Amino acid sequence: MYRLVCISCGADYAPDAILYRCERCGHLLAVTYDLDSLHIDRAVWNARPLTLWRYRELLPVSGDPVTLQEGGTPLYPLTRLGEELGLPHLYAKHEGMNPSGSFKDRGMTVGVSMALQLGMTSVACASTGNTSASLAAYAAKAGIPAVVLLPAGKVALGKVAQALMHGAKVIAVRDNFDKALEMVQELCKSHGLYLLNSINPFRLEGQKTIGLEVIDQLGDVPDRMVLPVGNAGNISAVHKGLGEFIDLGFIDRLPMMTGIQAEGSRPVVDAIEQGLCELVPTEHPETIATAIRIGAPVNAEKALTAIRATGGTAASVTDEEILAMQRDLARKEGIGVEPASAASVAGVRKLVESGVIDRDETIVCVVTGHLLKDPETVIRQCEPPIEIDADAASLLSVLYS
Ligand code: AN7
Repeated sequence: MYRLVCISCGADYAPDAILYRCERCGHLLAVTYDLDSLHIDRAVWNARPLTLWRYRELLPVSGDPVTLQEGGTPLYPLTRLGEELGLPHLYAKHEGMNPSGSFKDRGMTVGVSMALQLGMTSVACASTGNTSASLAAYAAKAGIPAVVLLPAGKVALGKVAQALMHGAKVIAVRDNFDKALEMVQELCKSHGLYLLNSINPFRLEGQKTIGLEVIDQLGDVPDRMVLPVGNAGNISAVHKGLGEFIDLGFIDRLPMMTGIQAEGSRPVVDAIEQGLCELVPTEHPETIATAIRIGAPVNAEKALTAIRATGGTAASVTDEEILAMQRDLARKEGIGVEPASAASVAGVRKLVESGVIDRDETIVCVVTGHLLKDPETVIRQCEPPIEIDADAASLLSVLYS
């Protein structure tokens, strides 16, 4: 059994409350379990397949979930890149290997299951792309309608294609993500749609399983976990899940939570560098990594706590650094990710060069979305295919001349 608890004033709400913020003080909510009453047997867990639902006692869903078999994503050692950076214990958790190609599926299997559990009949979100693709797929699986609001012209092609093909009502707002999020929050309030942005505390419950899987795959606690930060939900979620593993006595320390943003959209980095309690939004966020083109992250309060409480840090990387790392991951490791995802590993490169990261640390980078999400950015960086006449001489001349 769980309760919804305000992270600031501690106000406590019934599990079936349709709420996204504390009614008393307006701060964010978190799902809280009575861990003592859960009776989790680690051996029973370990015998289950590695998917998100291995951890179902730590999730709020009571019946059969709406699932597309998410989670259980690969944890790759980055051998070649690690050698280049002087980091012998560097890993990437490839969340692009989820059903719709991003970590959002972990949030949506739980979020859409909860929508049904709470008796909601339609769902909505604003999105820089991946959330909309995932919500559209899970709403289709659940058989309920979905409305998604996108910043017009600023969403990668693969993500729009997915949202459209899965049958969501796709609306492009002539403004940025932050404005679209404001609008969808109003819409959900006035018209009773269920809001599935990461302000929804159940979404984060699904996403926290990234950290739990890392513990099970690595057989140890990494010294550092590095995540790209947009709306700051994922880094908060992973921190929360690992905190529950501590409370259950499964681990005895937390990794240093490290958030990476793009140079043109770095309100969390500024808040960490300047020691601010409240974040100053970036008015006009801009980056090639459109997934994290977010100026006013709604989960900032949780993320700042996650970073500070674990002795982690935040850093920003330029678009050039992001694209260079996207290429390196693809060409040196065979791992295809979208630009926002490469930001986490680009951040590691920067932090190791500046001496913040120690070379003997065990580091897990979360790479959040698949290469195919943003084919246009990929094509723009690569030489086009070499077109030839259909004869052997032409083939040999382009290969060997
Ligand atoms: C690939 O889809 O916000 O810090 O609306 O798609 O938890 O927001 C996407 C975010 C990182 C940032 N990597 O995660 C959306 C959206 C990828 C992403 C993030 C996103 P959060």
